[in-house]
Amino acid sequence: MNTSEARLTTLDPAEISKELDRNGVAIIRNFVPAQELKRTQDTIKSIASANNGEYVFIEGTDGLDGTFLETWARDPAMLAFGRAVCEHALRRSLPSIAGRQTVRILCGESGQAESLIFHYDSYVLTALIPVIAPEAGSGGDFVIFANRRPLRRTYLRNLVDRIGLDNKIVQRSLRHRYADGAFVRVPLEPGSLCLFWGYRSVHTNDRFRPDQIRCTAILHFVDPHANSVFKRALRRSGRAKPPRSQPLSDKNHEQYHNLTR
Ligand SMILES: O=C(O)CCC(=O)C(=O)O
Ligand SMILES: [Fe+2]
Repeated sequence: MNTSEARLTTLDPAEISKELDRNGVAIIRNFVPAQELKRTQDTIKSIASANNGEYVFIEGTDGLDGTFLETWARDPAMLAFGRAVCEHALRRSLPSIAGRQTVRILCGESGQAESLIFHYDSYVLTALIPVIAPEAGSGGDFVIFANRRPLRRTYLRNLVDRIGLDNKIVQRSLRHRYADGAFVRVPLEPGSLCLFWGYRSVHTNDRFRPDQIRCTAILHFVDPHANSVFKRALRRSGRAKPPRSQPLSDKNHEQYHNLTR
C-alpha cells in the first residue's frame, strides 16, 4: 500500500462530502510522499524549460513517466474514493468511473493569460494537487466561491450557467469582486490534495509573477450530463478537442474552457 492509498482509506467519503457542502474545500495535507513529489517537480520544471518557460497544458500522462502523475488517474484507491464521494453528491450509486487528468504548468506571460478566468467545471468533483507553487509573496493562490449552484438536471440548464459566466463583462465584475475580497483564497501547498465541488463552485487561480512556475494536477470525476443527447449532438457538430499536449493558443484555450471544464 503506498502512502496516498493509506491516507485515502482513512478518509470517510460521507464526511468529506459533508465537509465540501459546509466549507467548500477539503484539504488532505502531505498526500504525495516527499520523494515522489520532488521527482515530479523536477520533471515539470524540465517540461517548462523545454517550452521556453511558457504555458504547457497536458491532458493525460504525456511526458510524465516515472512521476506520481503517471499512475494517479488510474489508482484504484483514488478512483474508489472519488466515486464514493460523487455518489453522496448524486445520491445514487455509480458504475465504475474513470478520472480525467489534466496538468497545468503556468509560467511566463502565457501563464498569466490563463489566470483569473472564473469558471464552473463540467464534472461533479475536482481533486487538485499543487505540484509547484510560486515563491511565497508572488501570488498564484487557488481562488473559489464555493457551491454557488446546485447540480443541474439538464445539460441545457448547465450550459446556461456556464455561458452566463463566460463573457467579458461578467468576468470583469468577478475580478472586481475578487479584488474586494469576495472569494476564498486557498494558498497552494505542494503535495496536498484539495477537493471541491468543481461543478457547483466558481473558481480559478490568482495571477502571479511571470518568472515563477505554478503547476497543478487536476483529476475530474463524473460528468453528470455524460448521457445527454443534446450534449452529444453539440460535440458532433464539429468542434474538435484541444491537442493533447502543447501550449494553448487563444483559440484552443477557448475550446478547453468550453468543452472540457
Ligand atoms: O489550477 C488551478 O488552480 C485550477 C484549475 C482548474 O480549475 C481546472 O483546470 O479546471
Ligand atoms: Fe476548474
